[in-house]
Amino acid sequence: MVVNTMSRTVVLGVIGSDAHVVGITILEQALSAAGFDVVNLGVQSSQKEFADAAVEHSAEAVLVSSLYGHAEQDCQGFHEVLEEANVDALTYIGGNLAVGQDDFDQTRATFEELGFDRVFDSETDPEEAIAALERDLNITTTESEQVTVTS
Ligand code: B12
Repeated sequence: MVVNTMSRTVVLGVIGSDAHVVGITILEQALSAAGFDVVNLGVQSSQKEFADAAVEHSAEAVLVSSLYGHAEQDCQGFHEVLEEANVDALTYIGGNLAVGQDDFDQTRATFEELGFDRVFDSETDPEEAIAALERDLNITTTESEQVTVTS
């Protein structure tokens, strides 16, 4: 049996009225395989659902996904909602964050201004997000080390 000594909880979901589920399903699998405890809220999640889940599970990171082009509207006031709920977690957003062809540097700036710690485009490999989380949460090799238990 392989036991992972690391136990870091992240909340993941698709915000607003967006129903694109494939991206977060892949992210959930990759994050779980990397040893994170993932609370997957699924699609069409409200800002309050993210905040409530982050409080309930003492999440260290809140990962927001959006594909359908309305992320900016859906994320207005999101960090205020998290703050009111006393959530002190890293916040990442990723997916297809703007409508149509966009200048990603501008998109990144827009979402950073909204309060997100990191902004990822739709070409993002899950491993990139995992590496960023490990850096931002100061997860060391020792901490994420796996131990093998024979039973
Ligand atoms: C499948 C699909 C659908 C399916 C969704 C089925 C389902 N339940 O999932 C259906 C047919 C329902 C659909 C509907 C719509 N869709 Co659609 N859809 C797609 C499509 C073809 C593929 C999406 C997908 O599954 N990709 C595969 C996964 C693995 O990739 P991903 O989602 O991008 O996720 C990866 C990365 O983005 C990243 N990532 C995603 N989120 C996050 C979050 C974080 C924190 C991080 C780090 C990374 C990250 O990591 C993921 C894994 O690698 C895309 C086009 C495309 N090629 O992307 C359009 C697309 C997303 N859809 C689009 C649109 C417009 C719509 C509709 C509004 C169309 C309409 N007028 O009705 C509706 C919206 C319905 C709704 N309420 O959400 C547009 C969005 C345009 C925009 N943003 O400017 C796209 C880009 C098509 C296009 N070129 O126009 N869609």
